[in-house]
Amino acid sequence: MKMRKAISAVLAGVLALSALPISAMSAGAEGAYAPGDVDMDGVITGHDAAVVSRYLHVDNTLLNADQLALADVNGDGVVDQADADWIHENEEVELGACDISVPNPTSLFYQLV
Ligand SMILES: [Ca+2]
Ligand SMILES: [Ca+2]
Repeated sequence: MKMRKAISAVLAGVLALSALPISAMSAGAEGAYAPGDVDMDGVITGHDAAVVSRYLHVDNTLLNADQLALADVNGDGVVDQADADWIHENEEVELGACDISVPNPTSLFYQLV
């Protein structure tokens, strides 16, 4: 009997801990990244504009709900070319100007494509 209680207490603790990161992530995604930082790397770059363009013209399943919220920079409820243009005009690091001593495979992929 005691063993059962101990096991269920441990299981309850494990469940509580495993639920934490999920709720923290879903609550923090929008606040943690600047509008336009669609790839969520902490900086608005040409890659963010490229991701939105790719979403608009190639693959409309590319972005998840958090990314769609970040991509809608003018807040009109839809992600369209106006948002991509704004991101492109406001990028902090231009495409191709990234520090290649710290290679980011995703950025490199989009620069090569
Ligand atoms: Ca970014
Ligand atoms: Ca928009």
